[in-house]
Amino acid sequence: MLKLNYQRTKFIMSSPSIAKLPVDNGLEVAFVGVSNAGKSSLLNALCNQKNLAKTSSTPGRTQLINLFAVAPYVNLVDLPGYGYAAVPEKLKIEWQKSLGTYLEKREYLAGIVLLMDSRHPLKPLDQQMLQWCVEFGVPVVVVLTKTDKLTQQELMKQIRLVNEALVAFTVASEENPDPEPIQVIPVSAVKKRGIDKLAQVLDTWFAPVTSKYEQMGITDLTPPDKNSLVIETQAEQEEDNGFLSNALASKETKGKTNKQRYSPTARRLGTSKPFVDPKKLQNKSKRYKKK
Ligand SMILES: Nc1nc2c(ncn2[C@@H]2O[C@H](COP(=O)(O)OP(=O)(O)OP(=O)(O)O)[C@@H](O)[C@H]2O)c(=O)[nH]1
Ligand SMILES: [Mg+2]
Repeated sequence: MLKLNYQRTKFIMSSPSIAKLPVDNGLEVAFVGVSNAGKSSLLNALCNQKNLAKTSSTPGRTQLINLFAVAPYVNLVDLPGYGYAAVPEKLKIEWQKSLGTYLEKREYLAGIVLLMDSRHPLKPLDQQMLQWCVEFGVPVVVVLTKTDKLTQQELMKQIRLVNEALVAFTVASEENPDPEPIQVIPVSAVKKRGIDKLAQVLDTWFAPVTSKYEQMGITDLTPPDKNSLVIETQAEQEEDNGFLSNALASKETKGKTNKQRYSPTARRLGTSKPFVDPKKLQNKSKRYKKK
């Protein structure tokens, strides 16, 4: 499996809403969690860059959805945290709804990194996120953050507690009779603990694209430059003519929900679809228009 170099990650764009995120521009893994859980800090630690994602001790710092590219067609998304007390109730509810829609409908969502402060895990909205991931067949990993604030003993206790609670979310179904338990990764952005483990999970999720690069002998995985990327949003995309939609999904899957599109097992194993079509990949330069 190809190990991606997360240190090369570049900022691509900010989007005010999920609907305005570009489509057809790559597989993506989203960082979600309550406000102040440490999403932006972990992203920075993973990418070994101080200010890639803005962090703050004031909760609710990330108001926009920030998109980053690790390699061509390999993206990370930093989502605004939920549950921030100062946000008006109406906006909170709207944001929760759009998160649900994102998990259900986002076509190339490869996985969710669900962050919880290791001292306060499994808030009601975290459980809602887990529920959605299970329901819509989106792979998810639970990351317990700020572990440097706990003693080893306290941390062990929290991990046990979370693992026990996660059993309820590991539901066997007809298409997935023997589901794997949801993985829990303790991390500290400050002490740079657990980062490699997280990178390993992300590498697995991005494998549908990176294994194709390997097969095709493509070694230059420089992420696209934000100034040269043609951003197409949902609203603008009329035809199914992009690299990824051709590469990762067949036409029949268009407009279907994630659950309908991939079975959880297939998604996790990365065997859901015939992946990248080499001809299309060669055409990918079309998508990176020179200014
Ligand atoms: N001790 C410690 N503090 C951390 C760690 N990670 C983040 N923090 C602190 O927690 C606060 C929030 O971190 P952010 O990364 O901005 O959290 P966020 O989840 O992106 O927050 P929002 O964007 O508001 O949703 C900051 O003060 C960070 O310095 C960690 O591993 N250890
Ligand atoms: Mg943030």
